[in-house]
Order: sequence, then structure tokens, then C-alpha cells
Amino acid sequence: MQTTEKMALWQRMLLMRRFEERVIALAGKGHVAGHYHVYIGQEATGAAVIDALGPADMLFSTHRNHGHFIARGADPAAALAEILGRATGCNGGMGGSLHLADPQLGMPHTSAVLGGAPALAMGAGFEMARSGGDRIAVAFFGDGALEEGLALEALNMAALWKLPVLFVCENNSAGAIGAAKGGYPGSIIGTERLTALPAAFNIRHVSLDGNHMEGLRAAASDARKALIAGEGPVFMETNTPRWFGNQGLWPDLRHGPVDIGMATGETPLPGGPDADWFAAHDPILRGARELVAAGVPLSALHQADARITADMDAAEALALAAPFPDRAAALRNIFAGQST
Ligand SMILES: Cc1ncc(C[n+]2csc(CCOP(=O)(O)OP(=O)(O)O)c2C)c(N)n1
Ligand SMILES: [Mg+2]
Repeated sequence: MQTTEKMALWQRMLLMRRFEERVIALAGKGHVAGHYHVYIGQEATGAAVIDALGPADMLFSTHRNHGHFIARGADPAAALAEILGRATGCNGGMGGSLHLADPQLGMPHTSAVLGGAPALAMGAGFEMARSGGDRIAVAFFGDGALEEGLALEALNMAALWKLPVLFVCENNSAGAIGAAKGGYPGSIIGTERLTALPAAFNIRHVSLDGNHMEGLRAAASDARKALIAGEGPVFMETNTPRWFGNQGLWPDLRHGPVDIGMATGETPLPGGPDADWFAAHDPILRGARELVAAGVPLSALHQADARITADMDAAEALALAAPFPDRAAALRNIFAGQST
């Protein structure tokens, strides 16, 4: 990868991070109704895989969908407004955090039902195989989704019919599959290696460092070529240690927004039990270190950060100024008939 390409990818990752830091801050002020999940610590996977896609490809995501949506180019103001339940949100404020979607971006639906994304992508892949064209469907899902029979059925059918589906299993229990081994919430699954599952269906598979943007980008690009060539589905396992703030039920940004200066020691790393995550795993800091090693001055990264932060300031102001949906909107876009 050229340094300019890496820089563009890193900036996309940073936007994903700055977006979710806002979400957590706004939730802390009571602006987010209900539960929400963040993608912090997994940005390299979403940014790199989505960067390798074409404009007509389709993506299906999970309860941890914010990062995928932003990586695909969603307007941060519309995404934030949706999470805050405002009428200007991408779904009119009716879907919220768990259902960010935009058909124009090739993200027609997001399913928080575990196993939903692999099955929906399999269905989209079926249609793509029938109608032709150089398109692929991508399913992002967690290690826990592989507990679901639906996910295994999707793998089986995609393999049988050689569908152009990229299954991206984001294993954020890296090194510890399941609660029994200390993973949280952790899948309880009767296999030691998740890639044994696609292997059983003769699906091409690879297990990757989920924090290495360059390796992920190259693997996704290879996978897409094979999919377009009609070679059948591909399964990528991307391994990341769980972000410390995702250990409990609610996201916990206990060290505040990440300081890019931590990449080089300009700002000291936080001490205590979370230090290792910042030092070795945070994909934003790791990407920043790689860019600095490639000759990009830290000041250029700070400048990019300042631009992204200003964009997020504007997005937040727009979202907070937006109205909530009017009452009549509650009866729009529903399948059930309306009683008189
Ligand atoms: C069919 C189904 N069962 C249970 C749940 C409740 N649930 C929400 S997230 C979660 C754990 C998901 O683990 P994983 O897929 O690895 O995603 P992670 O949260 O680790 O990113 C569970 C059990 C659900 N959403 N859908
Ligand atoms: Mg998981």
C-alpha cells in the first residue's frame, strides 16, 4: 500500500473512532434512548474490508454497526441523528443505533439478530449470482453469531451454490473463545478454531490480525477478486482483543477520547490495566505509528484529526438541533394495517 492510501484509510478509521466517542459522550448526557454498542478497537477490519469493495456491493452488519456504516461513507450527521432518534436520521429516527441502514450505500438492512447478517448476505449473494454483474455481498458478524444455526446454514448454502459472499467474522474474543476461557460476553461454541467451520464446507478461509490495516486490506482485495471470478464464498476471521470499554454492559470510555500523541510518546500512555491495549492493540495508535515510521510527520496526523474533529462538531450540532419524529411518523413504513 502506498503511504497516501494508508493515510486515507487511517483517517477513515479515525472518523469511525471520533464518531463513536461522541456517541458515548452524548449517551452519558442522556441523549441516547436504550442500549447501544460501539465498534471501538475493531476499526481496522471495517475500514480495510469496506475500502476494498465496489460501489454496487452490498453489506450487512450487526448490533455493532456504527463503524461499518461510517466506513461505507454515511453522512456522520445523519448517522448520529439516527442514533439520537431524530427525524433527520438516516431512517427518520425510527431505527436507532441497532438499525443504521441506507440502501443508497448498499447497506439496505442491519440485523441485531445474531446470524442475521450472514443469512441476509447469502440471500443477496444468491440474487447477485442469478443476475450477474461484478458484485459481492459482505456479512460482518461476531464470533458469537457462529453459535447460531442460521449462520451455519448460510455458509452451507453459499458453498453449495458458489455464491459471491464474503463472510467477515470479527472475533473480538481473540485468544479466548467463550466465557469458559475468559472471553466476554464470549461465544460458547464447540470448536477451538472458528475457521474449522468454513473449512467443513470447503469454504476458502483465512484468519487475520484484526488490527493490521494493510494485511486486512490486501486479504479483502484478494477475496473480492476470487468472489468476482465465481470461485465461491470466502471466510475471513479477523482477530482483535476486546476493547477494555466493552467488557461491561455499557461502553465505558474511561480514558476519554484517544490522543494521537500517544502513538509516539508525545503524550504518555494511560497507566493501569488498560495500558497494554493502548500500547499494543489500539488500531488507531498502531496505524499512526506505522504512518510515522513511513515518514508521515505526527503533526500531519494531528491536522487530520483536527479536521475530523471539526466535522464531528458540525455533525453533533446538526443532530442535536434536529427535531424528534412527529407522532404520525410512528404509523409510517409499518406492515401492520391501521385500525380506524
Ligand atoms: C439470536 C440472538 N440471540 C441472542 C442475542 C443477544 N445478544 C446480543 S449481542 C450478543 C453477543 C454477541 O457476540 P458476538 O456475535 O461475538 O458480537 P460482539 O458483541 O462480541 O461484537 C448476544 C448473545 C441476539 N442479539 N440475537
Ligand atoms: Mg464477539
